[in-house]
Amino acid sequence: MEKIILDCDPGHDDAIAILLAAGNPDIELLAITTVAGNQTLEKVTRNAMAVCAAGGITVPIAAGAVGPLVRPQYVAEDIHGDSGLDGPVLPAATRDLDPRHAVDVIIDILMAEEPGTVHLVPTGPLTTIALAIRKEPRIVGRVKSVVLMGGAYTRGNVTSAAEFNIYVDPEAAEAVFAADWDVTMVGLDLTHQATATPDVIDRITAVGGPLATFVTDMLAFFRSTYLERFGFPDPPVHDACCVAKLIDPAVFSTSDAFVAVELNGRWTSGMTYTVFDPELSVPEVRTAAAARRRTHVATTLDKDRFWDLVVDALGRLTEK
Ligand code: PIR
Ligand code: CA
Repeated sequence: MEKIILDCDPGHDDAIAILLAAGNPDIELLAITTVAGNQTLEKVTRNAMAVCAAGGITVPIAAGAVGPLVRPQYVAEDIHGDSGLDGPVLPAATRDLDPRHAVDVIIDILMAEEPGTVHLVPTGPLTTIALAIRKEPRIVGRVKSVVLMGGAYTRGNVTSAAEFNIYVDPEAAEAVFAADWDVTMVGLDLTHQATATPDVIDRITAVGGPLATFVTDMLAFFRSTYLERFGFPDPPVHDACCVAKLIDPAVFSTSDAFVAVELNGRWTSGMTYTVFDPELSVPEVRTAAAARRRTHVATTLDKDRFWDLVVDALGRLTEK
């Protein structure tokens, strides 16, 4: 049983991550926290509530950072729509938000739980997590691991260098990669393998019931924007890969690397500079790499294992 806090910006693939975490019996979802990203904080928080209403999920939800640490806000309306979760009918919230700020929820949980037992799973810009480290640095030593969706070692999706979650708040991301905790970077190189193909949609449809309809409506919209914007035949459900890793470590493989975030590049701001063999590099890289823990960088997904977990979780939430 792995305990997690999911810090997200729903978002179609964030929604799948929430449903996987709540529906899998080996995950204890302690809280959902939100961060401005795919849409404004207000919208993504409303969407988190809607997903929980659709899935019958009752864990606390708390709203976090309203925008990046230093840069202007940048949202992904072209992919996720005006609501941030266009496609399905969004059910009304069935309960209240946690009155605390997400930063305090994260700190309260990590300081109360046994050290080394709670994973952080950020699937949006890293603003809320960076603020939590600044407010209570002791959380770094208490987290079991950070499994984040963000970055890439081959290419970006906002610019050719940068992935959205890192591009939006590179200063926050750099603080997370620089902190002395165990980080797995689940970047586009991995998540672009997690595509919702027509056979996957058929399996979700076969689950039946209103939650399956909610998910297939969501994926139909996501499919249309991914086709239009990127020419992808099937949409990738990035964020759910992070949760899957904590359920079944064999779901994807990783390689250890030095990862740092480009803050000042002329064209590369928000790039996750990744060096798999820093010892073979120039002195400047060797020195920087020696001063930082290696990041586990996700490389190859076992697609069947991944989708089995998602379909199983949707089935369990539907039966409940
Ligand atoms: C996906 C996202 C943002 C922009 C695009 N083009 C596609 C969101 C997803 O929710 C995921 O967390 C991450 N950001 C992928 O870049
Ligand atoms: Ca996301």
